[in-house]
Amino acid sequence: MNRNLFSKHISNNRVKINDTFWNEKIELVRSEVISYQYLALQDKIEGAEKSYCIENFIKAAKIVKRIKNGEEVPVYPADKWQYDENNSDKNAFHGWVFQDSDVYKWIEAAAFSLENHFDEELKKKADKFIDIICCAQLENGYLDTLYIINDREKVFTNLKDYHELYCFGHLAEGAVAYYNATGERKLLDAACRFADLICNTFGKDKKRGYPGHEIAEMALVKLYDVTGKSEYLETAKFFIDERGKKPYYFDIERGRKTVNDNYHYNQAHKEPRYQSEAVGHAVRGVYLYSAMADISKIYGDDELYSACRNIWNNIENKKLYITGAIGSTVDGEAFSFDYDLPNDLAYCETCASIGLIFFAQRMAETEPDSKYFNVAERALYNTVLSGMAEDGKSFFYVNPLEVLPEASEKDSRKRHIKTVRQKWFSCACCPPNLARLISSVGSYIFSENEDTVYINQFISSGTETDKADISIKSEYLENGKVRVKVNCKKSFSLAVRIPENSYIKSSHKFVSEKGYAYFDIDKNSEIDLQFDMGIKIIKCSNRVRANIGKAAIMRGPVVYCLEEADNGKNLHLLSLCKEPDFEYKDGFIFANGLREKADENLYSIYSEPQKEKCRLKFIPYYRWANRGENEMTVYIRTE
Ligand code: FUB
Ligand code: ZN
Repeated sequence: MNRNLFSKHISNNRVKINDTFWNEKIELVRSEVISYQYLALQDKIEGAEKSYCIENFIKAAKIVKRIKNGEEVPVYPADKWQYDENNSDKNAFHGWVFQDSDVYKWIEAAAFSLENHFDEELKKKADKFIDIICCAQLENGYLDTLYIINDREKVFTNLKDYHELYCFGHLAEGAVAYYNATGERKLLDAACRFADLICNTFGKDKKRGYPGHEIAEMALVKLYDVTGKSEYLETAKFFIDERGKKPYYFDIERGRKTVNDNYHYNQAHKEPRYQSEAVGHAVRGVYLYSAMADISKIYGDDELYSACRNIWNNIENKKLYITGAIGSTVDGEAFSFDYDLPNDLAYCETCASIGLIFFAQRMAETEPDSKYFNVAERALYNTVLSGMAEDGKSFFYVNPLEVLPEASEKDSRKRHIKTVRQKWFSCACCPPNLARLISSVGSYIFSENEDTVYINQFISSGTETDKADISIKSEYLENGKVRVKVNCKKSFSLAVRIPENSYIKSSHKFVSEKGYAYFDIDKNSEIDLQFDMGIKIIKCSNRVRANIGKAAIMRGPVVYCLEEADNGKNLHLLSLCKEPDFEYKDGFIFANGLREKADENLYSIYSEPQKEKCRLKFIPYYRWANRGENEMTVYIRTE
């Protein structure tokens, strides 16, 4: 690692977005998602599955009060993943074990949204939730409503499954974001009290556990960033160093040795610094890898960083969908083996692509190489955006690359593949994650170090640094033109990412290195950039069995797909002509194709298939399923 190349992103509160495309998404999240979830968290949406989230905090606050008054408090079992009125007492905890995280993610999204657009009403709503959350905190700092309501004696006894440290992580991330947005410390202080308890509980000469679902590691680093408290950093490092050591902590806490479960699911099969392949639950994985990148950078730990690199390369070269999705199997919501990237059975959780963006950003901040933000951009413009409907009112958890409605309905192996976005989910991890990512998209545009400002994404926006005030006017998605205006304060280097499958043209002199174009700036400048927005036919490695003889269409970072609404049923019978005569119009791509005649006989002696000409219409993948239920495919056969 070369410290001179380290950089740090310019956070959302220092970036003003001024982009038609992204402002619309950010506003949708603010006006639809955040306000819908505000009601959903309180179970105020008629006909929707109950969240219980705020109800749990209110129950916990009552328990805390009774404990303070020295009153007897009841005990209920804390032994399930999901609790409801049918399987537990009405006064007990309800919802998923990680239900608390929903409100923390909501607060984080609200915080970023307030940075983009201050809204007094939204702030009042967030403050109301913060008051409720803080009332639910035990005197010693502990804050997880499952155990506070059900059984105080059992805290930290099932780290593997029961998500206390995961909920803490989201609390801390929400608290840091809210503090950055408003300067108010109430939630931050609560998060720090819980963090102090965690730091006093876990460590070398203390409890040797680590989170079953990672995120606390990354969150502790964020808490360290705002408080400067080294204990937070040390505990984050401890969690990473301790993970996967033998004897396995998860065996110790369960009181028995693992037989079939070797903890790949939790990335705890071996110490992270010796891992080289992305395995297990995909969201957990990328949250861990993000923290590994953080810790390796802060401590200058080359060995840990080399593990990050190996894992990154494994994902990028063998486990990544063209759409920036990861986690190809429903079995454990997990990474599968190399090149196992089925289109119709894909899992591709929205949260996993969001976590991949976190990982990419941290890798880019350690070594500037365009490959990291190329992948982040893929994830952002494809899987993340496809996670939300165009009206912001429904969501995908799973993001397949091929859909046949009849299969989703009749084949239980494909039950997870929804053909229309859902209003909400009882396990509602993805929509609020998406809300916080889209609301903080400003954090992914610029990064800087002492002598360089990096432009990583081409979103119209502006920021002020000690080197220059920089604004980007981007027509990237329309025609590949980007203008960067620099009001120079001192000389520096401006590094512009050259997108994947593209060139960069500019009348200003630059040198390219690892996918960034470096411009020397010593005066006010206007730099016009032209990127390649030509339509590209993309081939997938022939190691991926699902895509043999097929191709996908991309324009810039956007992956396109075919939908039944434009191309009729049986999309698998379509193929792309050798000379497609592409036309790009109003955001759609038209191309020459052939439609194979459907066979009447199940088996017959082989003869050349009969095909008729047709004109194919491709739409951006992120726009699919906005016109009702229908077939969709990203890959098409080629002639
Ligand atoms: O376990 C918490 C969250 O729920 C995970 O990150 C998601 O994959 C979902 O399982
Ligand atoms: Zn999710």
